[in-house]
Amino acid sequence: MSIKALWHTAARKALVLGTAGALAAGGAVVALAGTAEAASSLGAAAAAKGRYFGTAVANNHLGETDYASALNAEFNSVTPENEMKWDAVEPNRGSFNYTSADRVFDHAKSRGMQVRGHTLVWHSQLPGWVGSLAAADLRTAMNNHITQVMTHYKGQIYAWDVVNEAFQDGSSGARRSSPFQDKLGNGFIEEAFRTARAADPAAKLCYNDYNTDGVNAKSTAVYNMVKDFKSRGVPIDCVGFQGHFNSQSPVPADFQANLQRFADLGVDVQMTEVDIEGSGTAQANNYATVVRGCLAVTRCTGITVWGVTDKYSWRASGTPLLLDGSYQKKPAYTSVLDVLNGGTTTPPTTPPPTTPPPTTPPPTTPPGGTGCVATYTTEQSWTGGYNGTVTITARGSAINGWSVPLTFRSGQTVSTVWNGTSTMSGTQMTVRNAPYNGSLGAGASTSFGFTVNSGDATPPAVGACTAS
Ligand code: G2I
Repeated sequence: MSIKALWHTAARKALVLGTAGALAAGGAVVALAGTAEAASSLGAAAAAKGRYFGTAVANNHLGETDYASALNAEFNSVTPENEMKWDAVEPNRGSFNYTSADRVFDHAKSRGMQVRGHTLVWHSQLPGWVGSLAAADLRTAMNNHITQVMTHYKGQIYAWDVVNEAFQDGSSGARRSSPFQDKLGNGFIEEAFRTARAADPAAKLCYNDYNTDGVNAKSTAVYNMVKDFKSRGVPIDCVGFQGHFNSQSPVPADFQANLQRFADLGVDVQMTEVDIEGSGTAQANNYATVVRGCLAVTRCTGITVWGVTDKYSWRASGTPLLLDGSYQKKPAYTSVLDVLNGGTTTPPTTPPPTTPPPTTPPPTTPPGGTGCVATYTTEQSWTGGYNGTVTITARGSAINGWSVPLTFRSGQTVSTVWNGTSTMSGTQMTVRNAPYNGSLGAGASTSFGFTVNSGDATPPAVGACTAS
C-alpha cells in the first residue's frame, strides 16, 4: 500500500470512528453537525490531524489479550521493539530469520496500522560476527544486511531507522565509536542511506537518535550532517527524535524549535520512542508539551511511544508510558488525547522520498524487448575517489541474472563493491548479480555500487548489460 493510501486509510478510520460515535450518541447527531467530532483513540485523533500515533510492540506480549486489545484500540502505527534489530534478523552471517519480526509486522498490517522499521545499522544488539569483520567485508555485510531486510518488507514499511545513535553524547559533537565508525569512517552513514534508497525507494529513510530533542551539541552535530546530506543529494527523508525523558533529562524548553530547525532543512521529523518518567499531572504536562510541539511543526508526521503499558516498559520502574501496569489510562493518556483532539492544525505535507537526479540521462531505449539496461550515476566524489551506482533494469521480460563490464582509467583502484559480485581483469571489472538480486521481473530494477579510492574521479565506461 502506498504511503498516500495509508494516510487515507488512517483518515478514513478516524472518520468512521467519528461517525460511529455520533450515531451512538443518537440525538446528538444533529447538534454535532458542522462540529469536529473528538476522536476517542490516540490513533484516530492523530489521524484526524494527518499524523500517526504509534507504539513499540514486543512480539512476546502479543498473546496477552489485554496487551493486544489496548494496542488494537489505541494505535495506528507500530515499531517492533527488538524484532527487526540485527541480532534478531541476521544472528549469523547470511542467515536471516524474520519469524518474530513478521509476527509484529503482520499483526500491525492486518489491522491497517503502519509500521516503522527499527533499525538497520546500530552499534547495539549487533551480533559479534559483525564486529570482527575487516573493513571491506564489514562494508559488504552492512550493505547486504540493509538490502536483504528492506527487500523482505519492500514497499510496506512507512519509514526505516536506517542508522541509529551514531553520535556521542556530550559536547564533542563527534561520532560514536562502533565497528562501522571505526572501520569505515564517517562515510558509513551516507553509504547506508544510499543502499537503503536503492533497496526500497518507497520507504522514508530516517536517522534516529536520543538526547537530540533540544538544541545542543549532539543535535547540532546531527543537524549539520543532515544539512550536508541534503546539500549533496544523499537520500534522507526524516529524522527521528527518541524522546526518552526523566528528571535528569527533562523535555527541553526549545523542543519545538529544535524540531522546526530540522524540518526547515527539508526532512520530516518524528518522535520515535517517547517515554517520560513520572506520574500524575507533572507527567501529563510533559506529554502534552511533546504532543503540542509535534502538532505545531507541519513536518512532524507522527509520534511513537516506547511501549503499550508501564508493565513492559524497558524502564518500568519509572512508569513512563500512557497506560499503567493494569492497562488503565493515566492522566498522561488523557492529556495526550485532549491535545490531539484540540484546536485545528494543518496536516503535514509529506512529499514522497526524493532521489537525487542521475548525473547521466536514463536509457533512451524503453525497457521493451529482452535483456537488460545498465545506467550509471556518480553518487559522491572527493579528491582521488568516488562512489558510483549502476542501476540494472530488465527490459520487456524477466531475467534470472545479469552482468555489466566497467572499464576504469589506469591508476584507479576499486576498493569495494556492494550488491554485486565482481571480478577484475586489468582495468576492466565485471560485476554480476549477488545471490539475492539476480531475478528481476519485466521492467524491474536493482542496483550495485562501488568505491574508487585512488586515481582520479573520472567515471568508468559502462558496457552493455548481459542478462541470463
Ligand atoms: O534503550 C531504549 C531504546 C533506545 N533507543 C533504541 C531502542 O532500540 C532501545 O530499545 C531498547 C528496548 O526497549 C529493550 O527491550 O533496546 C534495548 C537494548 O538496547 C532492549 O533491551 C534488550 C535487553 O537489553 C536484552 O537483555 C533483551 O534480550 O531487550 C532484549 C530483548 O528483550
